[in-house]
Amino acid sequence: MKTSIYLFALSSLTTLSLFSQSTNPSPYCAAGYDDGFMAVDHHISNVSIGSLNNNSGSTQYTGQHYVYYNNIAAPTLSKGNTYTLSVSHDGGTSIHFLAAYIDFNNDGDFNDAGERVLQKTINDANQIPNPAIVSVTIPANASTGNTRMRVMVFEDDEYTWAENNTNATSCTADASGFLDWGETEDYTINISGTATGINELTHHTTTIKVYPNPVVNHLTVESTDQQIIHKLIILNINGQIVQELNTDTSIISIDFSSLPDGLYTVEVLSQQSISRLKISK
Ligand SMILES: [Ca+2]
Ligand SMILES: [Ca+2]
Repeated sequence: MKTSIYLFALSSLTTLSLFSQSTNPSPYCAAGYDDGFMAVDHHISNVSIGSLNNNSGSTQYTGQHYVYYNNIAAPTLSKGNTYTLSVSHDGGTSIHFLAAYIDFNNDGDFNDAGERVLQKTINDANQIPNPAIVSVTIPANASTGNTRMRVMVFEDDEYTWAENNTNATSCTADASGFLDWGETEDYTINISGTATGINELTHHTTTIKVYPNPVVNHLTVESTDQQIIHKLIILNINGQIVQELNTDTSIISIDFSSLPDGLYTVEVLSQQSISRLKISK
């Protein structure tokens, strides 16, 4: 009896260790922050691209605020196709950089041409957009198979670095300690050699429906080809986000009853497409 309990406990531990995320960035450079083990303002709350849609909470990962989510199924992204990468964060006004990288040539770094796929700096505007969204086209010459994606938000602690630098860094192991507030999340992505031939930006118009328009109290957003909708963002006529929802279904009802009458844009991010539709209330 004791032996079987021991074996059960051992197998549970083994299972946990196989499927828990890692704080080791190897073979990639370190991307933790020297704020050590205290909680700070800035964190990544959601990353989505293709079938990846990871909600990572409203605080940083513990420790040095670096995590490699190697236990999450890798999205398959096809060469030549374009995907929507969306990064949600805490929205703090003192975030100086938000950046994402994909190691397209799978050589263990994010330094090659075109590997920084998203960069937003405080110099772009007074505030980093939230979510920060970009279309990513997988290069035809990318290396096929699993590779790494890195997403970072960070603040220049001395408030000098950001003003003098236009390019974010994918590594934070800096002895000078400029980058001590932030969070980094790494993911595995799988690059497929077979293009599906579907270009998301032209694919969307007939597959996402919103109704009724004009809306009264509730708006229904539906993917007519049953694609999973990952995120909905409602913007008012001034481009301000008035509502944002993370979802995992193909039909959603949104409560509009508390929003004033006017024109709105509904931004719908699904597995294969990004759609922007105008509605009125
Ligand atoms: Ca996070
Ligand atoms: Ca590389």
